Amino acid sequence: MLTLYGNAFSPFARKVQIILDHKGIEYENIDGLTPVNRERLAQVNRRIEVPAIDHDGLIVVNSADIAAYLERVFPDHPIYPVDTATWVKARAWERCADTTVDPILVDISYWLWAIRPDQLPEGLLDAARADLASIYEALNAELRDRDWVCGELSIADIALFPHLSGARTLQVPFDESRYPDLFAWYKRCRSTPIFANDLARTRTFMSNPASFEGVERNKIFWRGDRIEWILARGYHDWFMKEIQEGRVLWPAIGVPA
Ligand SMILES: N[C@@H](CCC(=O)N[C@@H](CS)C(=O)NCC(=O)O)C(=O)O
Repeated sequence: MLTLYGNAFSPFARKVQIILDHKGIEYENIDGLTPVNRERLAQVNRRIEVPAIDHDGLIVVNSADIAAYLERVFPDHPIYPVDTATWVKARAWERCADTTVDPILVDISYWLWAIRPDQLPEGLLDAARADLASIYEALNAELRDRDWVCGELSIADIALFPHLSGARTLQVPFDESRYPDLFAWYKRCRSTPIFANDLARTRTFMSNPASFEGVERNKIFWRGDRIEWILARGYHDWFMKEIQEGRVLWPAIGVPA
């Protein structure tokens, strides 16, 4: 029996759910971030973060670890390339999605869904656009002569898609005129069932007001890479004020369960 502690708003939980679908693995899905399930999530992940999985009593947290675990235990319909150099490339794009694309998009998203006393800080959207441009450029080049980032559909596509699906809403789109091959990849993903189903789940979740009942929207859960990006772009005074005015939540210490 496999239980996913997920959440349809979390790009990392969506990544794991796409892998489960791609591999045809049956699972029970629990929204780990809904207030009634938080205590249950804390039992498997002390950081109280999704995704986490419980596979016959074996707990795995962190999306990249879960992806590697699922590949090891369910090798059919692989998500990691066999060829070593392509494996390195796929891991590099997965890491870029997890640690670079995520922080940029999440850090500019707070003014869309959180209850904020301020406007988006001046220059933050421009910084996001500039940093994402170099990623869009590199992805467009990767996709010039192939359908998927690493040739065959892989973890690279699966890790990037949930993040990039929010780019237009967050006003950092990858325009067809500038990035035609990246744009064509995104359209290809949307017409591929595992990604289309992911989008449908997220849309259903977002359009249901009950999904956000009791969810904390005044304080923001801050962690590693998301802090690095906002500080590296010069917003340390803004961030300090967030801490001083009590709008920051910190993850607990991540001791293995
Ligand atoms: N490195 C982790 C990051 C997971 C993560 O950031 N999860 C966020 C949602 S996207 C979370 O659960 N935050 C707790 C909260 O919002 O309360 C992974 O790859 O799984």
